[in-house]
Amino acid sequence: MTTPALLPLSGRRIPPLNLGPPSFPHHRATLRLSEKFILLLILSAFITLCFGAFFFLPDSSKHKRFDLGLEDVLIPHVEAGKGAKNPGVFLIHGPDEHRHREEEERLRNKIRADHEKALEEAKEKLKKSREEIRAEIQTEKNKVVQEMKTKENKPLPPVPIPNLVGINGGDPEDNDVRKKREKIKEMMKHAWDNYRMYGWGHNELRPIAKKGHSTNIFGSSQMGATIVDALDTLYIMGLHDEFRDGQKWIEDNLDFSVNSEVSVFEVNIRFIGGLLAAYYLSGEEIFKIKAVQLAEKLLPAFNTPTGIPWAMVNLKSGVGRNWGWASAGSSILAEFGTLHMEFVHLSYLTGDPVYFKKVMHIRKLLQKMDRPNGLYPNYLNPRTGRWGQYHTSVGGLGDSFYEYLLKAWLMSDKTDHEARKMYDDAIEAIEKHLIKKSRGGLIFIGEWKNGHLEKKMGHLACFAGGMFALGADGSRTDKAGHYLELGAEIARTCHESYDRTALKLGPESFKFDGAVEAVAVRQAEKYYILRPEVIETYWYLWRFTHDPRYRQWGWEAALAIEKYCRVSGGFSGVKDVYSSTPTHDDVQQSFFLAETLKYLYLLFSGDDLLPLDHWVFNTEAHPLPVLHLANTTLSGNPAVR
Ligand code: DMJ
Repeated sequence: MTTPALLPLSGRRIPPLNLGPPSFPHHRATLRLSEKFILLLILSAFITLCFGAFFFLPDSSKHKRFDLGLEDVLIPHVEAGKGAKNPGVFLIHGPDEHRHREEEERLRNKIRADHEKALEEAKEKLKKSREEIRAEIQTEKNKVVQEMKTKENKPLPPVPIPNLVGINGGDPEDNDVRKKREKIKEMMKHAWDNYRMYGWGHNELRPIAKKGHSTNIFGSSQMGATIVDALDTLYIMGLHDEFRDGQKWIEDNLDFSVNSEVSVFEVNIRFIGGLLAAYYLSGEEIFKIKAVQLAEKLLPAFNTPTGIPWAMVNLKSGVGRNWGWASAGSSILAEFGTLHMEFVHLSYLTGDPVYFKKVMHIRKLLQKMDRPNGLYPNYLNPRTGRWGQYHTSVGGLGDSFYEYLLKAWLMSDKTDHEARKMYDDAIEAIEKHLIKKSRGGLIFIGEWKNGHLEKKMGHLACFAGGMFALGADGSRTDKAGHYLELGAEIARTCHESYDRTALKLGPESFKFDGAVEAVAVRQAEKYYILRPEVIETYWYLWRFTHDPRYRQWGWEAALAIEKYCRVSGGFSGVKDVYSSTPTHDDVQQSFFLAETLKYLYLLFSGDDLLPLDHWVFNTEAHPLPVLHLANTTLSGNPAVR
């Protein structure tokens, strides 16, 4: 759960410490093989060329006749007709000879063209880096596999669909709660209708300028991020016309064969997660097919020496790279560690274990690595397999890695014990080293940076209240009550961060420093961009405790969003939550529709809507059903829906 594009550039870089495995011999071998493969390719191109020349060049008698030297072969040659009506037309000595000479000319031209093309291709290849060449080879391979598997939206083999409990309903009995739920639905309509009107097909909306908007996480293409992200919320709220409208756009326009460099993490959680959830809820094949097509495009990102994926990948070329701001060229824990849920579902739905293998490989690698104080640093170099800067956070850069360990266990119907153990170990270390109590008695989660604890908590880290509550059941001996309590304390602290502002909306991050408690200090940390994490935590706590305070706090936040973020063209973030006259940032984030409004709607719904023992929400709030993997193979059982 991180939005790196919004984060400041990382601080100073420190050299990577040699804590990881020293090398990965099997990957080195792969590298050597790829290089050989390329050399072979180039060599075989030349051999083909020579063979072609040998067979197709005119024999010596013809050479004499046409007086062709090497120059003639390389330079386009046409014997202009002496005495003919049109210069440039061959001399004609009879119909056969004419046909013969035409044929020879055609072949010579073909040889020249092939030769030039091969030279050009070889030149282009030599200009490229190893990574680019490797990625291209992998992309070509993937393309062939993809074409074989999903030719022109061809249906995938059917697999048993898990029990889909509670995809409708949740009508509250209480009239007041029902009205609140209706209000949230109206807010969703306002956000969607304006996007429909002014930003349709763009990734996001500028609700004040009333036009489309995008950021670098989505690359340079208009991929309709808001449509894909919002679909399941529309479905859950019963906005079926809007849902169908979105579906139509996806059928007609969503194309991943674009020359665009996207964030693997963001595209996974928003697009693949959104499409999979829409598929499970509606049963419409198109969503599954699109999810699989996109996943194929992400696979080249894993072609690194360690198998830890790049942060970004070009959907067309398959070339990957990392964010320029990330410590020592590293990949980010919360990014490569937030693929598991979606990738397991992809393997489940396609019967192709490739996705499952990719994420399990990441897990195995992480298990082998040393962890300072039992903590996972946020940066890992995909070339060397070594940690970058020792910065640990449950907020941005680290957050959803921990969330996905817990959710991998839940999603496997609690059979993935390895994931549960990693989660338990991780949160024990987090509690020991990062969780503190302020002077005023607020429990907060700090960040470990440069050898000391920074007493600062990000809005993103507020999701952890919900995570602790969700993980309470199944935790180590007698600790269930403790973790539920810890979740409630985090919810209280995050609520304080909202309550201590002029707008009753929380800042991007807040400090605990002497007299300062749960308040942003720097101007650059005072913004609210319609983020969901605090409301997400209220919802989980509500489900587990039914304590009315969570609905009350959620309603306070909804009213504040309505009052300060609503504009005629949608909803906008605000730049300073401590100023009673807010300045808007003019962005309606896609996660506002995917998460913030969905969690609010669920908060005012009955527990029978998407019950938590049947559904697990990905980090973008897209619900995916629990898979009873113990009874299922990943090899694609043919069966009926
Ligand atoms: C969302 O895209 C996801 O929740 C992600 O994990 C973190 N950031 C945003 C919302 O703040």
